[in-house]
Amino acid sequence: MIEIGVAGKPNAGKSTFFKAATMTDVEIANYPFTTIKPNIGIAYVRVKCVCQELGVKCKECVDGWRFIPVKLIDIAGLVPGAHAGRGLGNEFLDNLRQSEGIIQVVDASGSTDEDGNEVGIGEYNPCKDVEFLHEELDMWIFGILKRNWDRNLRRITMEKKDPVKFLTEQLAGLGFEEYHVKEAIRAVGTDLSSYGESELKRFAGELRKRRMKMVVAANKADKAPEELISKLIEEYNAIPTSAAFELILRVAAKNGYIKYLPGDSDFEILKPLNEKQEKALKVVRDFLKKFGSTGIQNVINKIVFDVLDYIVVYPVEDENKYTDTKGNVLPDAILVKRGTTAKDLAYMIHTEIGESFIYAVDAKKKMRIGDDYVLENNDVIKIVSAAR
Ligand SMILES: Nc1nc2c(ncn2[C@@H]2O[C@H](COP(=O)(O)OP(=O)(O)OP(=O)(O)O)[C@@H](O)[C@H]2O)c(=O)[nH]1
Ligand SMILES: [Mg+2]
Repeated sequence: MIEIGVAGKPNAGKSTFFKAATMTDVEIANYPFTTIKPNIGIAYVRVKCVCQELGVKCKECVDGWRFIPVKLIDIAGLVPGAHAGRGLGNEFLDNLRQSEGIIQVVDASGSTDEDGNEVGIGEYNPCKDVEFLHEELDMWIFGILKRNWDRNLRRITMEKKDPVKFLTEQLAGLGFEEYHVKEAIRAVGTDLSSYGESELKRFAGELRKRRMKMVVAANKADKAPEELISKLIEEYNAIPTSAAFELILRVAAKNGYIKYLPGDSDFEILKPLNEKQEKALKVVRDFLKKFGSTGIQNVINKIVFDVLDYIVVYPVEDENKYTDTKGNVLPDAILVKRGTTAKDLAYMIHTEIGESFIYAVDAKKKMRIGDDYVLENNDVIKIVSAAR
């Protein structure tokens, strides 16, 4: 499953975002460093289910919307200078080792300083938060690179190792792949022996840019000054969010008060509300009208589809009825990286199926496709293998 980290400075609303997205009960409080141990939960991307396009009924979607799981990790807050031990330090960045992408939650209302302490609305410039997170991530990678740099260089020279392969192995624990390292070296300079401290820092930055793709959530948009939100959108392509409002909606929906699907632009009231609830939901509705949604779903979809470049495919066993062997219509929707081939998909379903792959069928076109066919978004695919 795709893993996505939720990072940012303390008190920005990371755990609120996480709780609203995963409905996992976690601690939320108006002071820095509420979260210390990482929280892990399941959130969902929301897509139009292919059943409508095919004119069949499936049991896996809600009102035509398919929710596909991704793993979310909410980690401790990071402050400037964390790499040098400020705040809780940056050891917990280790929790992001497996994350393919990062959602950076920033307090767009500017009501918390760089350490997460409360200040007046608009008193702090949240753009600074985006920058320092980058810097802290860079320093983290720099620290790891630097630890063994001289020895690694010697080994590359003496043992005639391929530098890209060798460094990728050294960084494998952080999820780096060869192309990240290759491109980063190209950007900084191919003569590794000439790397001093500043080149190594740049190298770390280039690596981070390629490995740690981010989406910025301009959170607390419900109380943020417009100019701060606009600035975050302009500079960082941020998405305005209100994690607090999403949480209100999710809880109200769970308790049967409203009908609301994550990402919706409105909700329907299903049972009588008391005055307080009514008032709260009115404020939330005004926000939805203004921003189109709470933004939480947009952020999750954006990181998975736009930034990490995933597509959705539907494996089936029966290419005419679009079912599995038990007759379930479109039983699975899976996220695969753009560029995944039919044979890769077979391996993802099961190693054995990959190994004994014969051909696949594009169920929409009823067309036989080969192992090197590159999957497209919303493809419905039957894999034919000797394994079954
Ligand atoms: N108005 C408003 N308040 C929010 C929003 N999201 C979170 N908050 C509040 O911000 C405070 C901090 O929220 P948390 O989710 O605990 O923040 P965090 O980033 O996880 O903080 P640490 O775990 O300490 O790093 C709490 O008082 C939340 O209720 C939001 O969208 N709007
Ligand atoms: Mg937290």
